[in-house]
Amino acid sequence: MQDLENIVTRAAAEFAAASDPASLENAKAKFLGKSGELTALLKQLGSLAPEEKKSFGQSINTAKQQIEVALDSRRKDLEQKKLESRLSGEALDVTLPGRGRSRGGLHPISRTWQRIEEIFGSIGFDVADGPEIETDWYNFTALNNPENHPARSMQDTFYVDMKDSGGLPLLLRTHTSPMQVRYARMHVQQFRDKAAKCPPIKVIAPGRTYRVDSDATHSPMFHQVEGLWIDEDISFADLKGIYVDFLRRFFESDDLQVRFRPSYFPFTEPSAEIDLQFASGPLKGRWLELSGAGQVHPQVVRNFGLDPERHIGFAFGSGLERLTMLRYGIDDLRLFFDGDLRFLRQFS
Ligand code: FA5
Repeated sequence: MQDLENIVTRAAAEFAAASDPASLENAKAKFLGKSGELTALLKQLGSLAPEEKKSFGQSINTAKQQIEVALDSRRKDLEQKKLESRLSGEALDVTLPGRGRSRGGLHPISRTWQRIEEIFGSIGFDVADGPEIETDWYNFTALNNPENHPARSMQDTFYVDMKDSGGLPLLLRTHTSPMQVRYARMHVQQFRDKAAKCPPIKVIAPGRTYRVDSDATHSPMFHQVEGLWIDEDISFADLKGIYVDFLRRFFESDDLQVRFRPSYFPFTEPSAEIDLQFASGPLKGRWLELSGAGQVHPQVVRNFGLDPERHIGFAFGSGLERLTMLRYGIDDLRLFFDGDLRFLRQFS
C-alpha cells in the first residue's frame, strides 16, 4: 500500500515536471509501460493468496486510475500551453499602420502599343500576333530576301542552335514583316476554302523584335508594329494619307514635320523611310527615323498566294520605342529598359 501511494505521488510529480509531450510520454512509460513500476507490481499478483490478491488487485487498479488521471490532465495542460504560445506568436498588432500598396502604371511602350491598336482599330485594321522565334523562310526568304542576299546583313540577329530545332533554321525575328506573310496566307487560305472572293487584307501586327544592335536609338530587343493593306487599288498615296493621319492622331497635333525619304527594302518597291522631327526635349529640331515602308513587292504578293497583277497595296514597319521617344521628347531609348522607377513613374 505504502509502495502504491509512493508510486502515485512520484508519477504525479514527474508528469508535472515534464515540459513537453515527449518527456511526458517517457514519464508515462516509467510507471505504466511494459516494464513500468505498476506493471511490475501487477506481475507479483500471481504469487499472492486469493484474499490478498483481490484487495491488492483493487488497490493497484485505483493507483493506475489515479496515475492516468494525472497523465491526462498534464497532457491537456501541455496542449493548452502550446496553443497559447502559438496564439501569442501570431498575435497581430492592429494598431500598426498598414503597409500600403503603391499603384502600378503602364510602361510607356505599352501605352504606345495601346494607342496604336486604338487608332488603327478605329479605321478598320485587324490586330494580329505572331511568333518571336521565326523560321528563316518567313523572316527573310518569303520577303524576297533569299539566302546570301546582301540585304540580310542589314538585320543581323540571334540564331537558334540547329541541334535544338530539328534542323529547321530558326532565329529571333528581326522585324514584324514576317507577319505580313503569315497573316496574308492564312487570310487567303480561309477565303479560298470558302470559294469566296478574297476581301481586302487590312492588318497591324505589333510585337517584339530582335537585332544585334545597341546604342541610344537602337536596342537588341525592341518593338515594331507592322501595317499591311492589300486590295485591288491601294497605292503609295494611301500609305502617305493613312500614315500621316495616324501620326497626327498619335501625337495629337496637326503641326508635325514628317519626311518620306527614298530607301531600299527587298520586300517593297518603291520603298521609303519615314522620319519625324522632335518637337520637344533635348533633341528638339532633330530628325528621327520612325519607320520603313513601301508598296509591297510583286514577289511578296505572290508569296501571299495572290496575283500581283490584281492585288496591290502598302506595308510599313514602325519602331514603338522611336514613337515613344518622339512623343515624350526622350533622347535615349535605353531608359525604357533600365527599370529605373524614377523614370517610369513619370508615365503612370
Ligand atoms: C524594317 O524593319 C522593315 N521591316 C520595315 C518595313 C516594313 C519596310 C514594311 C517596308 C515595309 P528597319 O530596319 O528600317 O525596317 O526598321 C524599321 C523601324 O524599326 C526603324 O525605323 C526604327 O524605328 C525601328 N528600329 C529598327 N532597329 C531598331 C533597334 N535596334 N532599336 C529600336 N528600334 C529599331
